[in-house]
Amino acid sequence: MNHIIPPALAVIQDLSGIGRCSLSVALPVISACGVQACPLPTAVFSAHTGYPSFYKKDLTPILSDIFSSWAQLERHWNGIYCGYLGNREQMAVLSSYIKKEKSLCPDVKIILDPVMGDHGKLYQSLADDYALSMKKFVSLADVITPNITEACILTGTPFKEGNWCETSLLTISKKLHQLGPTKIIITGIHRDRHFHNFIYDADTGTFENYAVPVSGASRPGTGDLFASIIAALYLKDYTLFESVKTAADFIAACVKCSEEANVPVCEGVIFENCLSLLTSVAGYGG
Ligand code: PXL
Repeated sequence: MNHIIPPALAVIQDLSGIGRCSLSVALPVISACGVQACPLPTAVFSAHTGYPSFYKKDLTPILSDIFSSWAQLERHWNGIYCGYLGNREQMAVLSSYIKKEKSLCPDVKIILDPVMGDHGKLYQSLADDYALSMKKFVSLADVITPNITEACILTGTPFKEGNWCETSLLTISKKLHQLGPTKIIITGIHRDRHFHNFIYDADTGTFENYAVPVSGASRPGTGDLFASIIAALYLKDYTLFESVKTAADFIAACVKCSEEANVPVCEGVIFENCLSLLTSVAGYGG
């Protein structure tokens, strides 16, 4: 057992009761990586929006009250990580909070997952102008983790399923860097029966790729698991490649397990059965 105080990460995204996504998966995996997760739910959903029906309570009005309370408690963070947000107004409130925190604590690390869509399309629940605001919002980030759909939307690149070559991915990554972030991880690129993750580090001008064999259908919440692990390990000074390998291997194991157990796709992945893989690689002592 070690006695190092874990770094603290503010985790800002919705809370969905059914379907294993957003805060429900972020909190356990961030803890398993040995990082303290401090949640702020931006909305509460009965189930994620991939279900035939769901109840949603938007929490935009509480965000600035929570930020005022954190300021009153003089609470600052080693990192701030934002995932799924429901509307543009939330991005505006979060932007001013992040800017304020950056001015008070210049070392705070900002990790943004620009959750907006999949399979070439914006999520139905989001308005068309959402992408425009997201372009501005990601300018505040050090690290971003778009999937290939989101990377295309953010850069105005026409989407295609599969067959992305290294040159195109590098071009997209450089365009994403021009928006602001220096560390870019494009996830979920399907090629040759593998899921590829393309890593571009503008600080060193280097790029790498890490691929895992496709072990089943693509499932909701896996992007949230991925970004959460990246955010936690970034605070623990893992290299981008090590973080991506840890996240991708963990998710591949979760997907395989879920396929073998015949878990319905909308229920996400049974990551609960795989957490020990993460603690052994990245948890205390990692
Ligand atoms: O996994 C992204 C996500 C998070 N939260 C909600 C969602 C989705 C994707 O559909 O609906 C509520």
